[in-house]
Amino acid sequence: MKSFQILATVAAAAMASAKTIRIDSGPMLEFKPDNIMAEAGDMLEFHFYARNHSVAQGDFASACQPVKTAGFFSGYVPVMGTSESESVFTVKVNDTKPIWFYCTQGQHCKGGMVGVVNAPQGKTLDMYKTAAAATNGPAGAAVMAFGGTMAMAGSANATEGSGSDGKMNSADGGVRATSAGVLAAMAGLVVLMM
Ligand SMILES: *[C@@H]1O[C@H](CO)[C@@H](O)[C@H](O)[C@H]1NC(C)=O
Ligand SMILES: *[C@@H]1O[C@H](CO)[C@@H](O)[C@H](O)[C@H]1NC(C)=O
Ligand SMILES: *[C@@H]1O[C@H](CO)[C@@H](O)[C@H](O)[C@H]1NC(C)=O
Ligand SMILES: [Cu+2]
Repeated sequence: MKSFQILATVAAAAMASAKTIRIDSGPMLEFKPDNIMAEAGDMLEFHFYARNHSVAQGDFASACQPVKTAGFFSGYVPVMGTSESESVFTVKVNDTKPIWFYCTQGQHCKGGMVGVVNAPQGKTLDMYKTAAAATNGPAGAAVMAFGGTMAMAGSANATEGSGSDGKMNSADGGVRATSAGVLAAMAGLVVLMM
């Protein structure tokens, strides 16, 4: 019991140093901020504004395309009006390797809706944007969210990145909470199947 409590305290202290980085998706075709420095353990918390944005992990070598293995995808998050979605998508930063990301909606990536965490020497966000502008827009991404947690903004689920309620994603153990985002993703599935 005692050693468990000590371990829990140490874990809590370690987690306290990790920070949550808020990234706004939209309403313009952009992520704000889009050039981010983060440390292992930090959380990327994506908020969604009007239109119907998403965020997926991309590859520097092929702009507007998802990474071929693992990665993350929020699903589409449609938002009406000027308020933000109640759902936020949280992705854990596991190391300091670069994380390129983009919106998979229509021509948004081509239009510059891209970003990077820990851009490496010699590979800049501007280079990725230029490459994105030269594409024909993204190929369809996966429809269901994975690689992060979708939860209500401000809930413990959003910051802790877990929810026993959510269904496990078979691909990588990502957890999804019941949310507008999942409904949106399911709506997207119906559309894609037609
Ligand atoms: C970090 O690891 C978690 C758990 O395996 C995973 O869900 C998440 O997508 C990873 N983050 C990135 C940026 O790959
Ligand atoms: C948060 O997680 C708890 C269980 O861990 C679950 O009961 C609750 O529904 C979740 N809330 C949201 C908004 O996902
Ligand atoms: C959001 O975008 C996706 C992908 O283009 C689409 O399948 C879905 O129907 C859209 N949702 C709304 C509510 O417009
Ligand atoms: Cu978008």
